[in-house]
Amino acid sequence: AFRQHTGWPRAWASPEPRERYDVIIVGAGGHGLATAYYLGRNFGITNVAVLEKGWLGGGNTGRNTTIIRSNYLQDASAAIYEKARSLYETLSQELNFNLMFSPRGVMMLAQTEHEVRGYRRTAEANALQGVETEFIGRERVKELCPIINIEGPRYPVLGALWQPRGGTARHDAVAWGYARACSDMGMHIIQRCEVTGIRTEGGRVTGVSTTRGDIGCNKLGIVVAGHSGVLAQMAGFRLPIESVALQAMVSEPVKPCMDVVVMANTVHGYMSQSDKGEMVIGGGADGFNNYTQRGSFHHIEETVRALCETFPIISRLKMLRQWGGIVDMTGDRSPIISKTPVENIFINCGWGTGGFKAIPGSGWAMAELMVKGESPLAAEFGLNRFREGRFIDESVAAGVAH
Ligand code: FAD
Ligand code: PYC
Repeated sequence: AFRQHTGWPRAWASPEPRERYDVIIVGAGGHGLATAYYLGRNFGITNVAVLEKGWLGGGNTGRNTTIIRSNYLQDASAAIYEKARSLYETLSQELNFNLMFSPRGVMMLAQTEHEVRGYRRTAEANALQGVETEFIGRERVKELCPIINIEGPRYPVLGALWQPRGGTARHDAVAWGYARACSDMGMHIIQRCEVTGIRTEGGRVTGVSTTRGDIGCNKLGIVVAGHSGVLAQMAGFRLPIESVALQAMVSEPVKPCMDVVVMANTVHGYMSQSDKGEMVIGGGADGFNNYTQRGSFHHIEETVRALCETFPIISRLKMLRQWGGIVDMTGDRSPIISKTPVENIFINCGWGTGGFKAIPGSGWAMAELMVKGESPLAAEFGLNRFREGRFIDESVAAGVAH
């Protein structure tokens, strides 16, 4: 009776590590796997290993709430997030893997005059950047999402920043699709292989020490999100990154009641409905550094309270699951895609609360940086911006309290 659940071919191989690779990527999250994929796809480099201490996609990539949008303020951000969003449009076909990309539209509610001004400004900036967004009035908000209480007990909805081609995708599938494509190109994805040391000689990387032995490489990409500081320490440099837990939860499944994504940043909660019918819910990040993958209790109450006042219809829903991920926060809430003080070590991190949407664009840029030493998409996101004071302030567009 259970035969149909056996004998499936493996989607990706599980090889023993070689002694040496041209490129090692540490971290088999979305960003690490996308980096490997575009190394192969765009540059023909396939002697690549992706080393993962746990299981592929088990970090933030498999823990996020899957919101995809590119409505950021600064030009450098709009460019990389829009590149990513546009790659998502055809990625299922390219990888021949159903990522369930659903451009159902994302709205960020404006519930104070200050937010109205801010989002109008973002919409103007997006128009210049070629990113399709608009500021919509409260009646249109209600039309697009009838379950919102636009009167709001504390903060009435005054309008919203609306990105019609924003949406969601199946997070695990993004990791799985890239992993299968990398494996098909002959790359090695090695799970349960924790990097415990980074070996250098004369200021240049020579390889890594791992729980499965030493492995040599010519180039190393560190793509480990919340553990970036730990890896940087192994290589002998420091990062302007803080690691905190961000949590999410899902409700019991209900009939379709909401076909857009809503972020309510003043009361602070956001929600969408998954294809299974569960309401996917999140709120703010922990206010202190930690590695718990759980999240503080008080955020559960604050998030649910915010969403009950925005969507009174959900007040009697039961929550099924709650979890956390460790997000890597920079001071300007923008990522780092950069060379490092050690020759041939590159780092991709700092996506904080918002890197799922960026995975294809980030992998594209990181691969180019690792091969050519520069990438137009990554140019503004170097580590030197913190020394030079060229911050890319996206604390509002990040949309998640922190
Ligand atoms: P990860 O997926 O965390 O991958 C890093 C990998 O590195 C992990 O698998 C880890 O095990 C591995 N690793 C660490 N140390 C080592 C080591 N020493 N050796 C080997 N491997 C190692 N973003 C959005 O755009 N939209 C959202 O709606 C959204 N919601 C979120 C909700 C939550 C609750 C969380 C936690 C995050 C959310 N994000 C969202 C952010 C997004 O999830 C991350 O920015 C993104 O997934 C980061 O991907 P990554 O590949 O860099 O990291
Ligand atoms: O970046 O859009 C986002 C986001 C929503 C929830 C967490 N991150």
